[in-house]
Amino acid sequence: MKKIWIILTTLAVSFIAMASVTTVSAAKPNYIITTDATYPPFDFQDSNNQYTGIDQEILKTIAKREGFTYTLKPMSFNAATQSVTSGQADGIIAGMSITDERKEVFDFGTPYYKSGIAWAVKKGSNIKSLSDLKGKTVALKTGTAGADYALSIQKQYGFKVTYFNDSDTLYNDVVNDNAQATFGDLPVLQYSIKNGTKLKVMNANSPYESGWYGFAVKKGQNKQLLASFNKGYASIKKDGTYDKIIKKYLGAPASDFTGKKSDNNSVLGILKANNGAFMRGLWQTLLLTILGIILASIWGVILGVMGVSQNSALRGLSTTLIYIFRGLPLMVLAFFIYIGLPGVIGTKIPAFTAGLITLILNEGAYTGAFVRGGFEAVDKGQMEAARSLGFTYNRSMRKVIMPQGLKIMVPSFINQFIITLKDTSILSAIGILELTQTGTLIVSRNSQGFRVWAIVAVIYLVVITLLTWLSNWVEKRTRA
Ligand code: ASN
Repeated sequence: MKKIWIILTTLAVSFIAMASVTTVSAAKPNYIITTDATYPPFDFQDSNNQYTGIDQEILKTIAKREGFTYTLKPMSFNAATQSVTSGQADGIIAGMSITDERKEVFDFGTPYYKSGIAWAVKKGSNIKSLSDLKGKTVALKTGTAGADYALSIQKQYGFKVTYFNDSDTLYNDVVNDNAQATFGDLPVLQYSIKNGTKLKVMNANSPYESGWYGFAVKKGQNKQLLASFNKGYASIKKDGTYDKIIKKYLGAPASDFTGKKSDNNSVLGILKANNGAFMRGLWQTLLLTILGIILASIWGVILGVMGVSQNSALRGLSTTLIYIFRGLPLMVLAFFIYIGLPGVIGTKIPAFTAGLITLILNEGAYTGAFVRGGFEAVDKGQMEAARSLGFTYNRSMRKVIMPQGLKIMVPSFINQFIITLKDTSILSAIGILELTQTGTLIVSRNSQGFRVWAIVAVIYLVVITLLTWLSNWVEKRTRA
């Protein structure tokens, strides 16, 4: 048993060392810029899984000219704006409309692209006007200007709404007849339609709330970054680079950037084209899982031991911590740590670290609960026997109760390990590019939802199988 703990602790230390390499590089003194993970033609991935699009090319060119560097953090638009307001990111470029409401919390750079809100239905739909939406479902993207507009007219037209985090899923919801219409940015809808999405824009000539996109920083902060952006923007506008960028993306089909659809349509083709991305996603998933398992187990055992302590304050503390962190949904906890805490403590928390802390607190609480239960399940007579032999309480715990209790808990540990692996997928919400987020990005590029998600599912199953084998092997060793 002791040996296993030594192995686990050594593993934890070495993985933390490895993870800190990741965090150190993310914490370089450059700007952290966040973006919408999937917003073609402004922000999307090309066939080499590199970020590209009008926004990205503008940003890259300006950074080069103005001599600043940045780390890009793609995530859902909603999480991206919150990352900036909480101080986790320095700036955002994400086809973000400049609105009066947003001006209260953001400072915008020079407006760089004219846009407006359009509504669209499935091609061939018999919906002709907004009045036909009565009782129908409208798919919206969380936290966007398009969603705000739709909500402002919802009562008048009597439709229901449903929310998604990325545009691609949203459009597919309409194409698949789950929703009957959507509201979003005209240029993005038109680009998607031009590239094969079976939707029809209803107000192409008269978009609502027409306005501009802007690069943004948190109000009153990162003045230098904003000034550099504006200066660089003026220069790319003046020498024609801006026009070239716009022409490059609007003048060519998406497949010029994302790869020809026919190249990718077999499972092998998808695997080959995205081999590197899948491997990087898998590595993040594994790193989070292994560190999460080890650290949550250690924390869980501590909570469990506290839970059977003779000291009532310690018992109370253990019960409270288990109550809180087992009770909070993992995603809420992740957002609380990643988006909520930095604003209060005043420092950035890298997404990976926030994700890992989330796992430790949540999985650790579950572990604490079954560890406490395991110790309590050891026959009371065992403690009495040890004490009557003259052992102190602590010694009886360590020598008699714990070894028996831990054995009872082994199946629960294995179960918890598997849950931890699966829970890492929820952390994609805070922008960690693990396996699930990798899948989302690939699907948004090649529209091969069935095959990509099947590949991702198989990868998870393979890892879960390996993890179960490893756990069973450890279980056998502990029995010996
Ligand atoms: N255009 C959206 C907005 O400004 C942003 C987006 O979906 N990327 O709300």
